[in-house]
Amino acid sequence: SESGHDVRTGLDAASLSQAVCDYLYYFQGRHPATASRNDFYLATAYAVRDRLFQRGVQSLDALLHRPDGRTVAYLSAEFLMGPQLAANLVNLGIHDAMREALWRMDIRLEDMIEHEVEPGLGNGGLGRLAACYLDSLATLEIPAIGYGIRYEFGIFSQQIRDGWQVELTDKWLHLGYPWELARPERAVAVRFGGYTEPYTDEDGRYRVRWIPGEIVKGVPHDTPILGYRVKTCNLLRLWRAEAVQTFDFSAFNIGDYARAVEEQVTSETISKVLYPNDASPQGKALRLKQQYFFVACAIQDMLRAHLRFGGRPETFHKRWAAQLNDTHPTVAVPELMRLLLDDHGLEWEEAWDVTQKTFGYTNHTLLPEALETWPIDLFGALLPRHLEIVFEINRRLCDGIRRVYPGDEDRVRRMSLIEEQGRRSLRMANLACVGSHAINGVAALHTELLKSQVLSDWVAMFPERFCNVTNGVTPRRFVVVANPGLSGLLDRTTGDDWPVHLDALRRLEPHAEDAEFRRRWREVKRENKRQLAAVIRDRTGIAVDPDSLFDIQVKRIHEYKRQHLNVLHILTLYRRLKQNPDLDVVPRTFVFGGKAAPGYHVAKLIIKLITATGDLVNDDPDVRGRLKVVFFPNFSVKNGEMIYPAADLSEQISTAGQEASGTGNMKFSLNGALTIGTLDGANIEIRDEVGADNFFLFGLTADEVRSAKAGGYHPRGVYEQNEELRAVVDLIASGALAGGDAALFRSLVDGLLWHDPFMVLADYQSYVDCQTRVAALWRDPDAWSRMSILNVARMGKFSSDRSIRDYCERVWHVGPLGVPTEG
Ligand code: 26W
Repeated sequence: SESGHDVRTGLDAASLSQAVCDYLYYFQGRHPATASRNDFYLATAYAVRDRLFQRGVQSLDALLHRPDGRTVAYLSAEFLMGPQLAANLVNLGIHDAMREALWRMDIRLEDMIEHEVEPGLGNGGLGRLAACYLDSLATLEIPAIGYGIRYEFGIFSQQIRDGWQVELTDKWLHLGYPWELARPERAVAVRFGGYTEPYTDEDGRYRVRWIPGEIVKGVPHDTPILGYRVKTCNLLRLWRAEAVQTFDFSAFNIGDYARAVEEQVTSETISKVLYPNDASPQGKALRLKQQYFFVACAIQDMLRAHLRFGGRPETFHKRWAAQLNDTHPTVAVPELMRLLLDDHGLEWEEAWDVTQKTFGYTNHTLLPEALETWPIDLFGALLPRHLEIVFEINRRLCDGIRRVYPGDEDRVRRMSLIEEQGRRSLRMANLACVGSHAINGVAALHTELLKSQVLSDWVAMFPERFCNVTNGVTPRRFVVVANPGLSGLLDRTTGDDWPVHLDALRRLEPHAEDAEFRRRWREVKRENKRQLAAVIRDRTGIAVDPDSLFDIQVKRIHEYKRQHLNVLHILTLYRRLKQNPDLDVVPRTFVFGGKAAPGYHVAKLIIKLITATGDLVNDDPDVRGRLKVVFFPNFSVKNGEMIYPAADLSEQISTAGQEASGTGNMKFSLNGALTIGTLDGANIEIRDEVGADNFFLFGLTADEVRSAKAGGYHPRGVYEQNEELRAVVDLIASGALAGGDAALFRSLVDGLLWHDPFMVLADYQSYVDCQTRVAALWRDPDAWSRMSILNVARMGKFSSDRSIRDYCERVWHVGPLGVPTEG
């Protein structure tokens, strides 16, 4: 360009400013004077993307020049990436330069960041974990590629109307998504349906061919994933389904326009929308189609790369380590077998060895309703060849079980890939276990429960396959990007290497005793709370006091996560105030956020309960502003980045034994919130790290929950014997929160009184008592700050970098690949 700046690669403000300007003119056809905010946003994003692609090309080049070594393929039906602009600027190290560059054009970087629409291609924990892991893989310079689905519509956007959740279609692509590049030339074909037939090949060998009934095209869309302050730039490759032949002219010629585009419509439905269910799968053919679609695209892509660079089919596992993010991509096991057997002519034993060495399986939940199964008839109609292969895998598996456990037919029945009761179905967790060399849970307790309960038969037979990898989160997005105030203070206090060596935060510990430091610590939190209060006011109309205790629970709405236990506590405080308006209670702001699966009625009723509690409490003169209850609509990664840094208290109150890990618990604690929580998931390890004195523990243990249930738990008895609990439950049942409609919450109340599978009533008193201890500590700001500082100082273990190192060592057997400085 005329000024001589390096418009594609330069990292200084002048080059960046020129780059944004060039994009405005020559790519969007806009003059800066007339350009819209979206024009500027797109131009800024493209300028950043150039710098990512430059590093992406160099990373690929480094990979191609390496004679051996494995690349990680992270197979996941969900990637919840969050906004890209700020995170990429931080990883590139040009946040300040870009702010300056835009400022020269009278544009505020903050406005650009605020303008960005995030791709919500995930439901919650599992999808966000995949995104954190991509960030860490790149930061640790591990060659990796994330494979998934480019849903046209991601997780619905949530509005609250009259206190109820309303779902709106998530049109994240409508203003253009600048971070990806479509690669139509790399499209692959995916087959469905039809039938198989045996034949004899030239060598006289028995072979099988699959004659499909339908073919769909998968078009890859690539998003570059740059590590933090390193040259490594990996790839997220998401597949979009397209019709092979988009227009049927024979139909069109006779005037049947609808039929002419029919094939296109049905093919493209595959990647149309993310299923918004967290935990309970609906055995829908379209979901199985989605799963096979992206897995078939991914494995073809991997195999093509492998063969292209001189690999042989039988050495596939030496170049690729593929991770199954829960069972959703498990059809990859028979798919790789099919390619090796049918297309490449390997013998069964050799193909099976390659397949097992390729895959690792991560389990993310113990909820029985979440264990995926597919009716055999449905599976066979869609994937007839895969069903044959599954049957053969199962025959060999069952033979093996009988050899080790002669006569134990009950064990064979339990471990079989096929559930024979009722509608015969394929158990995906069993398929994942038999097809993988490594199986892991996502927190210590979760792995133990997997081993002792859900997968105990598998541990008995294949003990060496099991390991634990405790989840982690990326401190780049969740501290550097989300909490610049805290980041600055950490940089000045401990040095600036903590984003990549999170253990370095230990250096904070001595400062917990420094009164001046504690004051600065509180100032940072107070400013974050002020900002969140402004957003809350803007989005809900509710005025909250930044000096009150911000008590926050954000996560998917689910009975096992017990948002309603939190509500019982709020109503307990409310009743105490009604009885004695002069009572000295700590002023609190309760914030909730999270989506309910659209078909999960109880979860939607819990949202209504929260908003109704807000309506009751927020303007009651007896409360005098001391309790505020806010439902923050449309919780997302973007909203999370505002919420976590403003929390004083993190609610991690699931029934012990139910939450596999939780990752929000880590995001809160890393941002200086104290946790009130049960001994569940990673809470246990967080408490071990930060110290029992710095964690508010309550509730039954997983063992106690189990024995309470075995001994016959009677929630009604708990209710009858606890006066305050009874009054609060009666308040809900009375209709006082529902304009006098006693029917509204009846199902919820009856569920608690007569069943209470998640032990809400059993844990009520312990929770309320624990909240009393929280309030007492809050009255001593120095003690609170000391604990908050120690929490942050001791969170090093929960960096996703540590998790990824664990996977590299225990599961993938891969190491870093440095990218040469100049490409
Ligand atoms: C539709 C079926 C289905 C089944 C399971 C959809 C989604 C799931 C996921 C396994 C649910 C999920 O996100 N699990 C969460 O995974 C996180 C990352 O490991 C953990 O931190 C959470 O505890 C776990 O609930």
